[in-house]
Amino acid sequence: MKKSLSITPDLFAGDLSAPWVETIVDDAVVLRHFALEKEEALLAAIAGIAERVPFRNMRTPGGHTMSVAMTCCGEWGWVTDTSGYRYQASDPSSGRTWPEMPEIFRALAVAAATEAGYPGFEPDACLINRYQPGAKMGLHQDKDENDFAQPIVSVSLGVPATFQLGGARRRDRPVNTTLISGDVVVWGRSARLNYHGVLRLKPGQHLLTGDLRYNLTFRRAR
Ligand code: MD3
Ligand code: FE
Repeated sequence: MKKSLSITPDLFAGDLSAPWVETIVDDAVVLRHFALEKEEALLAAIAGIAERVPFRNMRTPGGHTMSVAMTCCGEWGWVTDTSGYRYQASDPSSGRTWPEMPEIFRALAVAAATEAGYPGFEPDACLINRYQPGAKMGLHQDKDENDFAQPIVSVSLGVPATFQLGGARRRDRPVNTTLISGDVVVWGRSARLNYHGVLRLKPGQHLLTGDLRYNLTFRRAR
């Protein structure tokens, strides 16, 4: 190691682990590698939450079962069943309140929002999505929150996925972006109500998650 460093010092001069920012469309940015050093701790926190509130495949109002399994933490949890989509203070399957949002989650979401130009963001809801190979999320808008001036922060962990970002209308042609473990997306303002989705998860392996992908989305629900 020492030997190669002394031969090619220039290759190691930059900080290879420093995050960088990519703009997908106006007001939607990817902070590449932003959560990379926290992967293990975030996954451990997810496991703790799932012990109390197991991942489940919820039903949509249309009667379909989602291929993405979900759990929640924070003051409000996002739920769906045949009567509709909504935020609830308790888990409909147990009647209990959701686990508290771990500090490592909150701090990461606040830091990412601040970095992206939303300094006052205080998430009160975190939806945790788990994708198995073949799972997908069709194009949709996130519009169950009260204040669209608040951004949403998303953290990807595990197997990479192709994320689709459309426009304000369903017919707007989407832009595809690959999100890998440690990438954080922040979207607000003109992109806040953009249609988006995730293509069917391809079989893959990640050292810490096996064939799974997790996504955390931090929102201000109320
Ligand atoms: C929206 N989750 O839970 S978040 C959801 O990866 C959800 O599990 C997806 O959509 C997931 O509601 C995607 C990532 C994301 C990134 C950029 C966006 C959503 C966006 C830009 C504009 C609007
Ligand atoms: Fe969404």
